[in-house]
This record gives sequence, C-alpha cells and structure tokens, in this order.
Amino acid sequence: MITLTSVSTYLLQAHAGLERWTSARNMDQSGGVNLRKIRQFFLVLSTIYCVQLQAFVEVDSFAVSENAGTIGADVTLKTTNPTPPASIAAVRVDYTTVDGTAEDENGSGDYEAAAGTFQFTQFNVAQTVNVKITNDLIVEVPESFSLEATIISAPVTQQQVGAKNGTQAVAAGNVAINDDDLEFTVNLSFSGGAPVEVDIKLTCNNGNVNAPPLGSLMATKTTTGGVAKFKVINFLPGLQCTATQSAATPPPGFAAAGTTCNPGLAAGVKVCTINYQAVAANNAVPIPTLGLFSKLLLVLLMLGMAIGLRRYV
Ligand SMILES: [Ca+2]
Ligand SMILES: [Ca+2]
Ligand SMILES: [Ca+2]
Repeated sequence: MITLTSVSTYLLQAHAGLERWTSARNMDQSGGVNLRKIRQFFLVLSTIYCVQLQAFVEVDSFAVSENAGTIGADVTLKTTNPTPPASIAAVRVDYTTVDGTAEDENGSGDYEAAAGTFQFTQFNVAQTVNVKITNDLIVEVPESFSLEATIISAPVTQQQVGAKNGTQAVAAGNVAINDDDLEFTVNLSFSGGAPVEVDIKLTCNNGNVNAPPLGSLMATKTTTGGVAKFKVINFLPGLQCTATQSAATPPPGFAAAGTTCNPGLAAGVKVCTINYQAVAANNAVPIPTLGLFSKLLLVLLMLGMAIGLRRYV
C-alpha cells in the first residue's frame, strides 16, 4: 500500500505553510520555537493519518472460456479513506500479465501478453486491461495467468509520505481459462465373440466435431476391436454428444446390447460405450455332417450294392 489521503494532504500543506511562514520571517531555531513545535505537531498528525488511511489497487479475478475472445480485466484504485475525494492528482499504475499454467505468445500461446500504464484521477473507478485469449483446437486442462498492477506514483506530497513508509501498492488478479475442446472416447464392447470393425458416429447437439470433417456436427470413425476417439472442438455450455453405430444393423454375428454414455459434458475426456453380444448364425436345425469313417462305410455300402446288382443282372 501507499499512503495517500486528502486528510494527510491538508495536514502536510498546513505543515509546509507554517514552514514557509517562519522562513519568510527569517525566524531562527530559538526565536521560532513555539512555531516549530506547532509544525512538528502537524507533521506527526499527518503521519498518523497516512498510516491509517491508505490507497491500494484491486484487480479482478474470474474465469473465462477459451472461446471468450478478448476479455476485460478491471483494475481499480481504492482507498481506505471512508470519504474519498471526488478527484485526485493523477496516480500512475503499471499493469502486466504474468504467466501461470497458461502462457503467453512466448510460451504455449494460451493468451497474448498485455502491459501498460493507467493514470487514475479518481478512486473506485475501474480501468480495463484487454487480453486476447487464444482459441486453439488442443484438448487441455483448465489453466490460468495473473494480471499484476502496481502503484508507481502519487501526487507529490502524497508520494513523499508514501516514500517514507517505503511501501508499494501491488495487487494481482487471477484469470482462469476453461478449455472448450475435449476428447470423446467410444469404447466398443464385444461379448461372446472376437472384436470386429464397426463404423461409429458421434452426434452433438451443439458445437463442432473435429474428426472428420472439421466443422461438421457429425463424424464417423471406423475402429477395430475397441476404441474410437473423436475430438470435439469449441463446444458451448449444454453440449451433449451421443455415440452410435453408423450402420443400420449390428456387425455380422452380433446383436446390439445397448449404449451407455456419461451424462452431461464439461471440460475433459468423455466416454461412451457401445455393447455388442454375439449371437448364433441362425436358428435352423443343424445338418449333421459325415465323418471320415461314415464316408468310408457309405462308399463300401454303395460298392456292395453295385456288385450285388451286377450279379443279379
Ligand atoms: Ca496450454
Ligand atoms: Ca478451442
Ligand atoms: Ca483448447
């Protein structure tokens, strides 16, 4: 914090006025003893006020979606003075973004760095820092960066007081970025039979599916033996996706045995499971096949019949 109050300003002005008044009359230390005490009294009083009433900055903390575009973070100059003056001499406040798990264009590019200086001439009136959030197609966990603001100057008399305290006013707000891309996993379950190739369709009621084609609301993937992965990009709140088999009938040898999807969607990996149950090829009465011995027996029988027929003829 930095000391900065109207009351302390008035006290300092009284102190400075008395100093000028005694100086103008060329009063030395002995002759001006009473006035010197009065000056010291005002100086002590102003210091007490300065300790009690301070100015500081506040910076917003909030969360945004990755697709929010350019966002505004408010920086506000405040004071502990219960009755702040309507206007003050300009107070300079530096601001800058600082990487956290989210990184600017010099890192992984989750947002574009911003830095600058505000001039505040009023308390409790916010000024806004604009920061561009990058909307990529990468599936990520929530990340954040901070916005730091520092009071670097105050009106002359107030700055002098602040310097005596040796303090600076620094504040930081946190901006969380929630990803809007997610990976959607479809597990294929084959009971009673070996996994086969199946075309899977992912349909979402909102947003885009990036697998393939980009920008479509529907995507199909062919998978063998288990897993199809879809990347859903730029989804909006309330998005629901469902995985189904593309073909009208289940794969040969299997019957559909239900689909389960986790309800709702937020950031993160989502899963559906499509179940198949093996079935018999058909329900016809089995035709017995002849073994090698039976075939040999049949050949001998036919041979015997042929010999007998020849004798008879
Ligand atoms: Ca990232
Ligand atoms: Ca995105
Ligand atoms: Ca992303």
